[in-house]
Amino acid sequence: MTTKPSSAKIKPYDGPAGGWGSAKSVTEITLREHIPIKGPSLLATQNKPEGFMCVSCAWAKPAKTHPLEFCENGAKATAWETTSRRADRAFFAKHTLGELEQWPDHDLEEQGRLTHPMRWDAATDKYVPVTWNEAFEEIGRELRALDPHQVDLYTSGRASLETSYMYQLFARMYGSNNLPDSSNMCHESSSVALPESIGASVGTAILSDFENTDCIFYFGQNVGTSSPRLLHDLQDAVDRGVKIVTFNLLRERGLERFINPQSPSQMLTGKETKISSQYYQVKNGGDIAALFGLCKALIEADDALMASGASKVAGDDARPKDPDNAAMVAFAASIASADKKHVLDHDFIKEHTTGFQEFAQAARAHQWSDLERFSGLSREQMVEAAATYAKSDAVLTIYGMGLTQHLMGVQNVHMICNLALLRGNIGKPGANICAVRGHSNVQGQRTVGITEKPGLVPLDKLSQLYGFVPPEWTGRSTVETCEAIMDGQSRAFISLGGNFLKAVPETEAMETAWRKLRLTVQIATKLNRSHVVHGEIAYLLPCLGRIELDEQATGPQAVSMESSIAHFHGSRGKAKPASPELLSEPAIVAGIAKATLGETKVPWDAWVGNYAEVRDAIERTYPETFKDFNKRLFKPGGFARPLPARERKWVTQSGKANFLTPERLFPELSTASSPDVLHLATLRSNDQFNTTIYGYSDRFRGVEGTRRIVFMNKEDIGSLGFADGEIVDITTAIDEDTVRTVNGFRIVPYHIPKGCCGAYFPETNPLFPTAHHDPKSKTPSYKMLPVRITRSPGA
Ligand SMILES: Nc1nc2c(c(=O)[nH]1)N[C@H]1C(S)=C(S)[C@@H](COP(=O)(O)OP(=O)(O)OC[C@H]3O[C@@H](n4cnc5c(=O)[nH]c(N)nc54)[C@H](O)[C@@H]3O)O[C@H]1N2
Ligand SMILES: Nc1nc2c(c(=O)[nH]1)N[C@H]1C(S)=C(S)[C@@H](COP(=O)(O)OP(=O)(O)OC[C@H]3O[C@@H](n4cnc5c(=O)[nH]c(N)nc54)[C@H](O)[C@@H]3O)O[C@H]1N2
Ligand SMILES: [Mo]
Repeated sequence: MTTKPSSAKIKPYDGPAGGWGSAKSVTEITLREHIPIKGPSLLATQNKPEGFMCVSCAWAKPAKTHPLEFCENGAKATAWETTSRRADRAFFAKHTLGELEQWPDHDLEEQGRLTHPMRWDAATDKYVPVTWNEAFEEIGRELRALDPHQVDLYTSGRASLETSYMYQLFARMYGSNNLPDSSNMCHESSSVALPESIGASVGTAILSDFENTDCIFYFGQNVGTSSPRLLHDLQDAVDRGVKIVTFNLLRERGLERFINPQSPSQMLTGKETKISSQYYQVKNGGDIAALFGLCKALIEADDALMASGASKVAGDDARPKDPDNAAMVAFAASIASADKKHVLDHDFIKEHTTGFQEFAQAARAHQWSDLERFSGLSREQMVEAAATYAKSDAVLTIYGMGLTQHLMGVQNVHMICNLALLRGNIGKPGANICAVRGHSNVQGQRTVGITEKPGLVPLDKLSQLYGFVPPEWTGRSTVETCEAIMDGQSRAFISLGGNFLKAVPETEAMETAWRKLRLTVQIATKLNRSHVVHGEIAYLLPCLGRIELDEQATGPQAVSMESSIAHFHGSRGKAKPASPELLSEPAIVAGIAKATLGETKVPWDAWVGNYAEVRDAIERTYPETFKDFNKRLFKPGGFARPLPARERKWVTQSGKANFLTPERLFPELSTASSPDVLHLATLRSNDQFNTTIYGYSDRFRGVEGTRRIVFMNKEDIGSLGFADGEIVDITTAIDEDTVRTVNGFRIVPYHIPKGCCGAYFPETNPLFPTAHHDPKSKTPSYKMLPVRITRSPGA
């Protein structure tokens, strides 16, 4: 069941990001979710100290707030959670799961909030009501009967620090490190690469960097849709004269122009802010080549300047003395900082880094023709971008999924660091690295122990505090869990939020295997496909959302999360719970833990009665990171997590920041010389939050009424023999022993480089083999998959 292409409207969008389109979209969803009165008053406390933290993205919450500190998509997320619609007893009495399997994702979630705990009944093929105790007892019994190696405990990035800490503790006391999480599909490439390069596991940027920077380099992140509040920081920077240099596969409206919908004067006058001053449409997977191009230009300019005698660096013999390129000398002279006569920051490189010579040699050795071919950019464009970079004293580098979800995702992030290190653009005001995170607490979950890697967790502390021996084996990440489910090694799946079956690769084979699981337990707010397709014994356990009042034994509770800039914030729900039968996430985790583990040293009930005690436990486990946690919970602007790299202290093996040189410019692909193969990037529309499909409108890209579209370059459409609007199938062009196809996609001509195409996630997830991931981080290569496009039979 998909929206028919006949109801679709494709028309280029001329407006800016934000503006009246944004205001209209917020009104529409508040009305549709039947919350015209409750909505606006709740929204006034969104992202404010003592208010609730948005359930949409993880962007920073400033200390000095605007009157309304939310964006279009944050408002949509609030409306979606506080809807007055209910998937209640009557709904589940009416529909079998076989029937619900035929429903599209949008329609499942659109039924509204889940109201009561349920167990699948084989005789009727329906979810039937159970008591919470019955649920916990049976889940505990089943888990005790299984080997902990056979159980996977997934977390989607929304659960609070308190819930996440309890959940990982439960998993480890049960005996499992199988803690895959949504981060494994998202910023895992950052979690692997940043510690290797700069000794920090997260980005180093803070909000004041936006006030101090004089140039922003912006890679592979769709700000207008994925983190619209960040547009305010970009807009303020542009107003100060800051240049924004963007590298993106597509021309994304939010990176082009913006009208702040909360500024009456901008709304009335229609005055737009031009966001990017330079915009480079790089091919997907082409960032390593593009970044090498920038670094090569900088390094060779520096070489040229030095060879021309304008400056000297002691002991630097690796430099070519006679560059054949007079243009480079002129270029170098034009960008060398007036006092130093260098393009690179040699003092910083010498004092703070290792690996420069090897990296510089690799950059010099790459041929411009290769860099141009893989990046899709011209030499002139790369040199032009390098010049802007070199003329700036403090460069902030921002990036997202366009870099991490790649076969070479880890190396993409290494290259971001390499570029920054060339001119000391880390750890000084205005110069840092900003990894824009997705889910609202995905970064924080890792901070409190949600990880399959036991080495990242203070196991000795857990052992000492709770008197047990934590497992030391490495658990399964998301793609490894998929493999374990498909080969039968995994027998039970517990899900703390999320929609695993839809978000992962290889979704068709996964569904078949998922049905063979002994046990599936889903803790969720709304119905989705991972609940409808289920194991032999299946529970659907509804929880409170973050926006709702969470009343426990000691009164209303607060929870906390970590933003993209590594600040911790308290959050207090205010809305009336969707149903009196809901439990909070901490209560559900504690219920399952007690039923599974029996007597332990953990005061589960006291924790559920008072979350401040969980925060004390977190502080005892991580004393430096969470010093005075409860006292600082509602500090305006949040309280900062200590990050040594921000102060140029490098917690790496070498004790320095490391230049790390990618061994190749582009992944090795068996289809490299197949002219009919395009590289597919999977995208989010402006009307979805991951697998949650709010509606069928991607306003900024001019797509209305359908999600089954494929964006293609006009020339590719012609040369492959297709026409605008034609209906096609998309087939994976690697590992062709298994046929992976999705059908009925409408061709939309788009501003996208030749050889590339784009389509929405999760509709295209059946195309991704689980093995198609970065080997080091295991992040699926969702931004580049070789595919073939063919005419749909009968279309
Ligand atoms: N409204 C809304 N907000 C969200 C989400 C949502 O689904 N909806 N999801 C949340 C989550 S979990 C996450 S992780 C973030 C995701 O937010 P983003 O990091 O913005 O990820 P995507 O939306 O997938 O888009 C990635 C961008 O990279 C570009 N791109 C694709 N391939 C390449 C490439 O190879 N190189 C370069 N340079 N660019 C490329 C695409 O054109 C696109 O603009 O957003 C979070 N916020
Ligand atoms: N092809 C492709 N695949 C991708 C991506 C891509 O770019 N391309 N992106 C990847 C990324 S970055 C991510 S993060 C993953 C996302 O993967 P997930 O995090 O697993 O998926 P979501 O769609 O965010 O989960 C939505 C569900 O969460 C539940 N939920 C919502 N709020 C709450 C709550 O407060 N508590 C609980 N317990 N449940 C709640 C609801 O039931 C809802 O249906 O997808 C990944 N998959
Ligand atoms: Mo994500």
